[in-house]
Amino acid sequence: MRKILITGALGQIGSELTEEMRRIYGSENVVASSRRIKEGHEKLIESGPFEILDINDGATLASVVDKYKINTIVNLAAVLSAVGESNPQLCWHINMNGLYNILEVAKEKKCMVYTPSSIAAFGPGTPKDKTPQDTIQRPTTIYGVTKVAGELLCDYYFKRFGVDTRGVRFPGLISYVTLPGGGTTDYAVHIYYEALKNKKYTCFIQKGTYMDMMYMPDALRAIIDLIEANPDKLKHRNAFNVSAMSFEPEMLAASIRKYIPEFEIDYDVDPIRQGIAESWPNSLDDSAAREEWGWNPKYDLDAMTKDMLDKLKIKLNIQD
Ligand code: AKB
Repeated sequence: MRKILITGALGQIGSELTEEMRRIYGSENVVASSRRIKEGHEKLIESGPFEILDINDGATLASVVDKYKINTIVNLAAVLSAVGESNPQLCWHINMNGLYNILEVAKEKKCMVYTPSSIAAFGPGTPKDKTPQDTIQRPTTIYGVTKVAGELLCDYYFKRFGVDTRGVRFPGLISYVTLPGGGTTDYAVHIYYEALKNKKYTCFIQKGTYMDMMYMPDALRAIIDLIEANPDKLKHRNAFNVSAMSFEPEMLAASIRKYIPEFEIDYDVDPIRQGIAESWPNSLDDSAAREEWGWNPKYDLDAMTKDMLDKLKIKLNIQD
């Protein structure tokens, strides 16, 4: 029986993963945790066990693992790329020192650890198109540095101490439930809100800039399917390339126009986030994930756009 602890549970991925895991494994078996209470998450906090937990506080982490007899930790507490560039020390502190605490507790208490990596684990020297699973990883952002170091640390704990560590390299994630916090790919979420509210969006990423993206329901499956994957089949662990779609802002705008024909996009490019985006791959080769644990995304760009607009209309109370 899985007893799961989710850190960063009130974030973009965590808020939806907590609900999905509670549905699958039972509410009492999924402990949500966050450094602080955030407004708008009352339902999640009340729908099962919840703890205030900072992953940089190893003692509290260990006591929460003991209290609930946790055997699986899903570590979603992280500082993303754009915020990382504005505060590199904080990014290292949370992404690396926090992960180290989690791995130490997991080693002692025999837990599986799932930690996402990112397309940010690649850099300008990496092949840009259909980026291979195993290739050059020399990122130029602090976020990317923590992601490569995190991958290596998780592999080390697996090989050296037998901790069952697993992860995927997430692309930009698009969802309608919780906004992402401080990433480079966030434009691909904001654009849907603005399309519905104002029929216009000013994009901080330049047209023609391709990045890999994924709709949240596929991302949740990527986490749960890899956690449940047969370990004997895994040749890789930290971390698998996963891909669902690759697009640039004009393609996203064209997809939105299929449902909102008057929609307009213009550009006011942020040099920091543009520089980050240009250092990342255009698209990933995810054949290892497909072969080793059956990864198979369901949403392409248009299917995602339709669902995003339908769901956001309800959320924002917008009538046709
Ligand atoms: C970001 O933009 O920082 C994240 C990521 C790709 O890891 N969405």
